[in-house]
Amino acid sequence: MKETECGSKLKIGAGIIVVMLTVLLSGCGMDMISHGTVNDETDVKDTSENLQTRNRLISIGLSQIGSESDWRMASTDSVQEALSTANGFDLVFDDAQQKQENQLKAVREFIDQGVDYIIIDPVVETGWDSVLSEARDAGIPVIVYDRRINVEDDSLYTCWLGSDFELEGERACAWLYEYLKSRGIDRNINIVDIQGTLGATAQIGRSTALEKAVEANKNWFLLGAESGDFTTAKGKEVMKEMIERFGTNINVVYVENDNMAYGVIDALESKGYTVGEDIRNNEIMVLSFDATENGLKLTMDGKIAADTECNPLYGPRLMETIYALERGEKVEKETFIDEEQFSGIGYIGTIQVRNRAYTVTHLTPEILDKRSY
Ligand code: GZL
Repeated sequence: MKETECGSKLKIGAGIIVVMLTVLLSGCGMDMISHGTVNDETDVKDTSENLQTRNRLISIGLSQIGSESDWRMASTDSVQEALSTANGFDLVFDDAQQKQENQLKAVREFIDQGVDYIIIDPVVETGWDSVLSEARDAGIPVIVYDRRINVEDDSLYTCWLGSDFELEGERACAWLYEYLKSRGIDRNINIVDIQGTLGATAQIGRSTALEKAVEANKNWFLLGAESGDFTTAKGKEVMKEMIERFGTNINVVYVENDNMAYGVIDALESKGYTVGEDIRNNEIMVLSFDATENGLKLTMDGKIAADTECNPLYGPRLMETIYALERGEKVEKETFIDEEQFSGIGYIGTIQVRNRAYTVTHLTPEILDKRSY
């Protein structure tokens, strides 16, 4: 037997032991493993299978959106690391290249393969009812994470884990409000929005927050909003168009992820604009989302004024959720992931959103070094 085969068989054995120990240590004994919406007992189908007879890796079909951004790559690393053989999983991973039709095809393949669970990060919120009905008919629980789905019957999926994207946007706008107030800037502020993939929950939330903030602040004006599809290239292309349309009238570029911000900054600087915080002296301020390593480097350098985190580290949470479902436990229908906000401008320490104070972390090289993505 080749070393590698032996190694992989040891890993699989270890994986199975991990899963069984997890159940035993949890004191839940060998509850029935039910394929169905664990939250709703009446829907639970008795598969007459429990972990002892499973005695194998937990098979997972995971539909990932693509590899469009640093955030996405960090998200993929996190789920692949957590849903590993060593942790008791047999992961079938599909990269949809940002196309929903590829996600729908992958989910149907997972159903045909008879996986134990299907996990989806949905590129857009709509268009999921049919395929999730097929998964339910097959008795396969579906877990949604990161972006949301919008279905007629939310019992079609077991649970969702993700971010409050509108809150992310509110935090970015609250930071801008505090900045302008602290600098005594009460002149008109002209903003352009470089949006994410239209229809994605992250885009809907972040764009909505900006629209509401413009509505609430009479001297804020939204000159235009265009989608850069969360990619650097498209973000640069859209920024060039915005420069053509609005040029020196732009004071703030609200960019809905770091990868588009890289393109935006490149476009602005290539046209001779200075990217920074000094709006009074015609610098153009960039606000971004994700707080990836490269995004935070630009934030520390002052090229991004504030970067609001979108946490991609879903792997461990998805792993624990599946272990809980394996133990037959109820899981929360929705779980929000904690997130921070960063700036290289140190004097704005907290912002107020929804009657709650949120800390703004003043970026230092030490903080950047400690980040895991
Ligand atoms: C948000 C996530 C978004 C990121 C982008 O949760 O879906 O998609 O903000 C990524 O970087 O492309």
